[in-house]
Amino acid sequence: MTLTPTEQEGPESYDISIKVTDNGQPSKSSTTTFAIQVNEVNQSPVLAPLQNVQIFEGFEASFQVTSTDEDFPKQLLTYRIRNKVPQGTVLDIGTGQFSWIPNEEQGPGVFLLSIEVSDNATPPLIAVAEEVISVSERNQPPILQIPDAPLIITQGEPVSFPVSGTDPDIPIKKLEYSRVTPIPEGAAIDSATGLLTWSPPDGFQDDGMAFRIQISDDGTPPLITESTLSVSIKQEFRIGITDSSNGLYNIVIESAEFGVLITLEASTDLKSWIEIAQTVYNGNSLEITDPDSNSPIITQRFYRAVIRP
Ligand SMILES: [Ca+2]
Ligand SMILES: [Ca+2]
Ligand SMILES: [Ca+2]
Repeated sequence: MTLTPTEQEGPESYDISIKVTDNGQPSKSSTTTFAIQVNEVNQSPVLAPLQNVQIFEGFEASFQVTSTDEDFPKQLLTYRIRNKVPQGTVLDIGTGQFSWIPNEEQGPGVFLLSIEVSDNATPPLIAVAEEVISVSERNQPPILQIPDAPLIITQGEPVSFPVSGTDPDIPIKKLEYSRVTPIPEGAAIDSATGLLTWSPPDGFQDDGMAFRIQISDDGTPPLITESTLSVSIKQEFRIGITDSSNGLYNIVIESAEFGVLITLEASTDLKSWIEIAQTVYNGNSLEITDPDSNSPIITQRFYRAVIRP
């Protein structure tokens, strides 16, 4: 007697009865009974081959790990990653669904995953497959930090402004600063540090200069970001005295900042001051007459302008 139980027939216990009969007249027979225990033989699960993955950092790597196990009754299969893997990788132990979004620090890089499936027999059997994920660097544009408000320079003063830029990429990119549109003669921007320098010619005045500046990285391909630095070159604040026809003094105030509150004060001894006039500066030349300036008791007169925002 031979018996080869199939996967479906184990584990199971079978009672076998064998009866032997002769062909005499009358025939006689005899019966014997015994049990056959068919044990389960655990077969290893099988992992479907994995395809290598290529992605850019910031994008999701997602794939399904699948496996089979021939055993019956059906076994529970469990997935796990065997080796040390980058932060953020997720493999669902029950479904085998893998996902990972590599971050800026993780790209560029090549990562090997050793993935295992195990059945729940005692002892369990496992199958292992390897997967390579190649993460490419994705170049992001550099950022220029230029204030929205104009840079206010007093006439005659040199311009020195550190244009500052950053780049979000890791590894760090080399940054280079340059002008986009023509900038005035003598003005320069340091390509490495971003320091903008310029000595405006004597008497130069311009309320709305625009320096169009760009920053570029050395990525592949390089990326460029542009921005505009507004520069306003104002006249120096001036206060002066002129004689008027009736013997009174006129005090002339020029080139204060638009909208400031100007209080004109006078003194005979530079110690005590009296207010003569107060006004909000409207951008034009301001002329204030001191009504007491021709008083015979005044031998000398000092003036000052107190400016408040
Ligand atoms: Ca199995
Ligand atoms: Ca990176
Ligand atoms: Ca970049």
